[in-house]
Amino acid sequence: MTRQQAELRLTALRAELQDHAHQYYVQDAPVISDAEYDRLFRELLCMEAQFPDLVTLDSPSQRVGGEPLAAFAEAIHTLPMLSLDNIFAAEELADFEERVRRRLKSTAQLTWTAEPKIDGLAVELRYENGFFVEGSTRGNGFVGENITANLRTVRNIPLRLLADGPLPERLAVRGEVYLSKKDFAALNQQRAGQDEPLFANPRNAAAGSLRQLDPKITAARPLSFFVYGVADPAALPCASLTELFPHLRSLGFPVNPLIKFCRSLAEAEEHYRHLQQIRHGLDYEIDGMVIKAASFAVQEELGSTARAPRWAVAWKFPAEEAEAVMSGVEYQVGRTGAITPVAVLEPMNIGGVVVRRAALHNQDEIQRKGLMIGDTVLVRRAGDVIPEVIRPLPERRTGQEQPIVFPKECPSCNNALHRPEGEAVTRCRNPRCPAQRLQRIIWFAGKSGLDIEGLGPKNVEKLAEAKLIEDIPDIFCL
Ligand code: 1X8
Repeated sequence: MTRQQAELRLTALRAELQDHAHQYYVQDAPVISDAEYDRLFRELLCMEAQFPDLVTLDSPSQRVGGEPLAAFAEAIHTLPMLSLDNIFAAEELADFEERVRRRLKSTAQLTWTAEPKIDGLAVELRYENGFFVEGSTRGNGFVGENITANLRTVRNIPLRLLADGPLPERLAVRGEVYLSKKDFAALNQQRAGQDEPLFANPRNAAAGSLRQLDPKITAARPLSFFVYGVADPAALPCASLTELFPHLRSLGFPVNPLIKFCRSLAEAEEHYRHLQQIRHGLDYEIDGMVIKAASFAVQEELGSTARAPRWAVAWKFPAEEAEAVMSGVEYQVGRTGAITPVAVLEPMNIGGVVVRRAALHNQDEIQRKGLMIGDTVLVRRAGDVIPEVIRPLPERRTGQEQPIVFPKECPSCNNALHRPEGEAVTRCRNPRCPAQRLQRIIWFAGKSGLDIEGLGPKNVEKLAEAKLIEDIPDIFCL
C-alpha cells in the first residue's frame, strides 16, 4: 500500500470507528457487532504501525493511553470554574428565586433547568476547530491539572466534534467524569482478587483513576462523562440551556437524559422528588439536583460572586444514614485468609434498599468506635454501595449489650488466627481452609481470573456445598 492510499484508508477508518463509538457509547445504540468493530480497530492499529506519522490526535487508537507522565502540568481555566451554592430544603429554593428576581431588572417569565447532580469529578474539555486539545480538573477554580492524556481514554468524550455546520474556533465545555455503579463494583471485585485496597465509592474510584500519571491505567478503567455546560456560551449559537443541550448532543457530547426544562420552580421541586425516588435505580450516583436559570442573557445579568454563580444552586439530597440494631458480628474469611468483621443488622431501609449487613472494616476500627453487640448503631450507605457502621448510639444502650470478642480461631477451619505486629489485618494461615478455598475458586472463576460464564459466586457455593468441587482444579473435572 502506498502512503497516499494509506492516508485515504486511515481517514475513512477513523471516521467509521468514530461514528460507531458514538453510536455505542453516546447513543447507546450500536450498529455493528463488537467483533466487527474490533476488526476495524485492528486494521487501524496495523496501518498506523506501518505509517506512524499518519497517526492523528483524534484517532480512536489514542484512547488506549500514551506514555506515563512525571507530573501533571498546570492548566489555566480561561474562565474560572466556580462551585455551586448548596441548598437543602424547598424553602431555600424560594429564597433562591426571590434573590434572582430581586436582582433582575426585567420581570419577564423565567425558565429553569433541573439537572441531576452527578457525583463525579468536574472537568473542562477544550476544543480547537473541533479537535479535543486539552482537558483539565477544576483545581482551585482558576488553575487545574492538565489531564488531557487521561481524558482521551474516556470512551464517550468526543476526540473530534461532529460538525453539521461551522464549528467554533475555540470551545470549552464542562462536565462530570464518573464511574458507573456496575463498573465500580466490577473494579472493586477485581481489586479484592488482587489484594489491592478497595475504593470506598465510585467517586473516589473515578478520582483515583483520573489522577493516574500513567494513562494506560486510566484507559483500563471504564470512566464516563456527562456534559453540563460551556465556559462561554457566546462560543455557540444558543440563547439558553434549552438550545444548548440539544446542540451539545448534536456535536457528539453525552447529555444526561434526566435534564428537565421547567417553567416554574414548583416544577423543579417535583423533578427533585422524582430524582430522589429513582436515584437508586440509576447506574451512576447522583447527590442532588442542580437548578439553573435557563437564559444566558439572564445568567449574564445575574453574574457570579467570587465563589459561585448567582443563577444556579445545588439542591443536595439528604445524607443517607439510618439507625439499626446490630444483633451480631460475622467474620468472613477472604481468599488470602484475611478475616473481615461484618455487622449483622436487624434489616432496615436506607434510601430504598434493605440493608442487613454493614462493613466494620477491621478490629482496630471496632475498638476505635467502641461498638458492642446489641448496640443501636448509625449506618451509612457509603457511595450507595457498601453500607458501613459509623458509630454506636451509646444513649440507646440498655445494659444488655455484649462486648465484641474478635475470634482467636478461624470460623471456617478452627486454625489459630494470626495478626502480625503493626498490621490491621488478622489472617487464617491454613492453606487448606475450606472458606479460603471457596473464595479462591470464586476469584479464579470470576472477572480477575478466567471469567468463566455461569460460574459466579452463587454457583460456586452450590457446587461446593454439593461437594462437587473443593479446590480450583476440580472445576476442570465438572
Ligand atoms: C457541578 C455539577 C453540575 C451538574 C451536574 N453534576 C455536577 N456535579 C449540572 O450542572 N448538571 S454543575 C456543577 C458546578 O458548577 N460546580
